[in-house]
Amino acid sequence: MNHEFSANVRGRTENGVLVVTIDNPPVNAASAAVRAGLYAAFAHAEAASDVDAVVLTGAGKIFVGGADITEFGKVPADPSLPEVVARIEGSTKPVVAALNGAALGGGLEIALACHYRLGAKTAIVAFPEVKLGIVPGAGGTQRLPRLTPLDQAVELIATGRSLKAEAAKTAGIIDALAEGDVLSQAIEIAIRGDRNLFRKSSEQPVITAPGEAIEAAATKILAKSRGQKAPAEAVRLVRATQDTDFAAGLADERKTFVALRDSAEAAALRHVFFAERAAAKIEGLENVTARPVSTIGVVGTGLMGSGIAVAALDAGYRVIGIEQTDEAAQRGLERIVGMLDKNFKSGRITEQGLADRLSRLTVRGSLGEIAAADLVIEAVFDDLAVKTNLFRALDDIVRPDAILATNTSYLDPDVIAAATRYPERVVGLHFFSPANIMRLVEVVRCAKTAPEVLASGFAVARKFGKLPIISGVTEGFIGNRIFSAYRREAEFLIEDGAEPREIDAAMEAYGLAMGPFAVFDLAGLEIAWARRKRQAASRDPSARYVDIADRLCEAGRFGQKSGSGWYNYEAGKRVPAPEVSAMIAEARAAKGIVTRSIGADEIVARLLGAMADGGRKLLDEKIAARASDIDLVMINGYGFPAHKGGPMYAAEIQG
Ligand code: 3H9
Repeated sequence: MNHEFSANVRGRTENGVLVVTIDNPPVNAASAAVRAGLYAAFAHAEAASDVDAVVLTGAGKIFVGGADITEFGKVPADPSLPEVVARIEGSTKPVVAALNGAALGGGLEIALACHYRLGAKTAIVAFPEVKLGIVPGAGGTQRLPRLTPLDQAVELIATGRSLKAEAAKTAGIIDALAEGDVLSQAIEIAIRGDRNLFRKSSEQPVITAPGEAIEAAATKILAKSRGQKAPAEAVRLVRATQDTDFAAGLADERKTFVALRDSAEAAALRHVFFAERAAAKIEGLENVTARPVSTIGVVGTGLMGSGIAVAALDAGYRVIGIEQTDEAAQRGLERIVGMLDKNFKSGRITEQGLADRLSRLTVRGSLGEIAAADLVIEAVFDDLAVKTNLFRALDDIVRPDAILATNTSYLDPDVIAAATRYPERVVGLHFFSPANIMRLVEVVRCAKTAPEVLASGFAVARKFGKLPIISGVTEGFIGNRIFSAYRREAEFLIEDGAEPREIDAAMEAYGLAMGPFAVFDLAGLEIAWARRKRQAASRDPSARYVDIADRLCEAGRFGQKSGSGWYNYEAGKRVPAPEVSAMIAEARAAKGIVTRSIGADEIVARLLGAMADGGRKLLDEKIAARASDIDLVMINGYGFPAHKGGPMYAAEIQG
């Protein structure tokens, strides 16, 4: 017999089993209609004499992708997810979850309320709530430590890390993995399964772990949370299960969830979530198909090139690395193998995974070897002549439909494209170092880039697991242009009276991993110095120019690598440099600037304002497609705190 429990929940009763299917594309989010449908389904199951057991599953590839995030910030509709979850667990008839795919957040809470969980091999479980600035709000913090040891529960909930089916089974979150079709097997279990295996998670004792293990997990998470509230609350709630009963823990969790859900931090993180989805939608590419790419040529196997090669190998591509000589190729090969080996030793990849990657890698000392590449990414020295010569040479080596990507940071990719016979196949793929780790890739649409070339650049970056953001052509693209505005304002602040350490402290308290001057020192001051010297002749003499960084470079202070920069370095730690304060004082005096003390709030406001102004110019010039793209660039490439939503969002909120 078929039932419609709501627009998104249907049921079918067969052989005493009510199969309840959540069908709410695209991710089966637990919207109001889903919650109402589930509530009705379980009320029906309880009352119906032809139902002995229930199987709960999702339509399509996802079980339930969590609460409906679009409902946050609106008036909540009944029934709430905690009510639904309580209804499911409270069922007097056994409930088996057939996890056909990802069970995330509220989706996992629904699964944990079921009395038995059977996972498909493709199932994934996670509590990603902290990434949205919240904690699980429908019992997740209280049920998980009753299925998996407390230290692991702390780690999973406070980091949002996901577990694949096998790992979820080992952790005790999934009871068994299906061999074939998960739904038919779940129905079989519901009919004939051993009733002793069916359990209510809330009635299980908390699985304790040694105090030190819990402490270690908590300390590691909190050290990384940069002042965000949700991870600390997640740790607190999970730990509290040791001392509080289930009902009290649940009440505390609900109160915490509601407070966090309504916080500025959560609103900012929701902005980031939707910004990431928006960034994938590119005007003009709606109906464009990416070209197939299976072999990627990487020219230049230095730090950047080898990072790109590792990212490509991780994503399953065949990689041909190119150097100018056999010796350099050997060194490049060793560098890439070394990085892969490190990932193997740290457990990030398996022995089989390592062997597989190595079988897809070749590094050669001559450009001719790149002929088979579908896509070439150049990561050679950032010099126009070097890059144009390379692209010209590639024209005669690779197929005419192979894509050529430049990783330049500051050169004009249109000039590089003009050196080739087919400029329409040139696109910018601006990676951030280390390229196998950093998530951001600016995909640069050059004047003549063909739509399917742009789409291919996007598709490859996504397959790399990156966050591709489209940018038009401008010096430094989106990120470095904004970073220049930020740098300029930071230097104005110095002239006006702030010390580097005060500026860094203000921005670090705001949530940046490192303040601007610590970043300048880490990156090294010489490249920006060289650029300033190149630009000196064309600089507007009436524009304000701060020469303190030049003075530092003239004194041989090139940053951390040279032992000193804006700071001195003692045993790798930065300490304020009295010499630099003296240079700053001299520079101010030379301009006759009367200094004043500048508070942390003003520092943050001015630096945010500079970034937002820079961003608005990029929007006016149509370099960035949307303000939220700029936020994503600064969050993922420059350490801007995600929980502040990015500079454009933060500036708007602050008015
Ligand atoms: C939670 O559960 C709280 C509870 O503990 C407590 C409650 C009391 N809601 O990512 P995609 C949209 S918090 C609404 O490109 P994929 C998304 O915006 C939630 N919409 O697909 C996009 O829309 P559009 C915890 C959602 O296949 C479309 O679906 N859950 C939601 O690459 C496709 O998304 C999470 O944090 C949602 N929950 O990846 C999981 N999720 O087409 C968040 C997605 O208009 N979701 N949309 O742009 C994900 O991680 C991924 O979407 C997922 C699919 C892995 C599921």
